Amino acid sequence: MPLEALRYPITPVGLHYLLIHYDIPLTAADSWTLEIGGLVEQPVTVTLDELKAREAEELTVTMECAGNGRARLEPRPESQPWLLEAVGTARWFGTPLRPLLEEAGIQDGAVEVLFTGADHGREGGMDQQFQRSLSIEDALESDAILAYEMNGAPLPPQHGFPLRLLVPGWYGMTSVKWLTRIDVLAEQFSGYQQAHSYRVRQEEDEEGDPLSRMLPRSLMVPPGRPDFLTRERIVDGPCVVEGRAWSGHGEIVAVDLSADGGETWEAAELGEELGPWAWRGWSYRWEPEPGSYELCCRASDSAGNEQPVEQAWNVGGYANNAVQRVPVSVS
Ligand SMILES: Nc1nc2c(c(=O)[nH]1)N[C@H]1C(S)=C(S)[C@@H](COP(=O)(O)O)O[C@H]1N2
Ligand SMILES: [Mo]
Repeated sequence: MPLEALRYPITPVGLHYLLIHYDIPLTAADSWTLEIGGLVEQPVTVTLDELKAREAEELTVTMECAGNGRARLEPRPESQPWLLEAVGTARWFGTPLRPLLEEAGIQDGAVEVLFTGADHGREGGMDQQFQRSLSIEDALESDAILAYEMNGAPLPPQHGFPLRLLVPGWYGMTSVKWLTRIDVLAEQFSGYQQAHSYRVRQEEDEEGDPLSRMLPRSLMVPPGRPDFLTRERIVDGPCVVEGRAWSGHGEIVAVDLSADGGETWEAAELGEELGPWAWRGWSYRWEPEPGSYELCCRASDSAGNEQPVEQAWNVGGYANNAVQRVPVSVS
């Protein structure tokens, strides 16, 4: 998402970031089915029309890739070289996951719920479909929905048409697109995207800690206008710096701004909340003298997490929520 799109409370579909491990599969709504199986009392196959006839709800959700910020780590980890643009906010509409699982009837001994997408490819030397699991508790308690609309229209192919999982507050890898199967498992899923990818580790061969909810982050709308080659921002004098902040651990309680690269901070004003799972706008009246500055913003959430000035390196380059730094020249 180009960062100037932070101006929109709801990201227009074509400006929302995309992360696609393999190919966008060619899918058709009329022949699409979702199978719910594994350790359930009643395995079922449901069509898209049947899902659309069920209770429905809309969630406004800020979703961010766990690799956002990766390219700012040194040495730069392999994989998608995101700077800060792997985020977007959409109105997702669909049917809640919990009643579907309850109707299928989770059996005793169940440990996890596995979600399988229709896309496939080779990764880590293995042929695979994109698959991710949630604990039974997270699957039931996380307000997850099976979404078939985004911003008031059917999901576009690149965002999971015709059906995707949407788990609010979690990094994006959890929200499996092109969803074809849900399986209740008697053990923890040990597939590639769960046991190998999306873990914070210092060494390639250690087990690491799984990623789940988004750490707080705040981003500013690039102030002023850009210099074409250096991308430095040019500002003509006093201005309002604005942006958005989010966290998957709780509401945003503060955003601070620094004009000196993170030495000193002042509080920004928080805007209205869009909903419990969406980013929150903020603004700050900046009155600089002419000169060169490095603007930084940092967010804190109600769980006590604050964005760090530097973030620790890890093999996958995940969850780098170090404060944003924007060089600005004021004339
Ligand atoms: N089936 C499938 N689901 C997927 C992915 C994928 O490659 N295949 N990518 C995941 C990752 S890593 C992210 S960050 C989000 C991105 O969702 P978006 O492209 O709709 O923004 O989708 C997740 N769901
Ligand atoms: Mo991602």
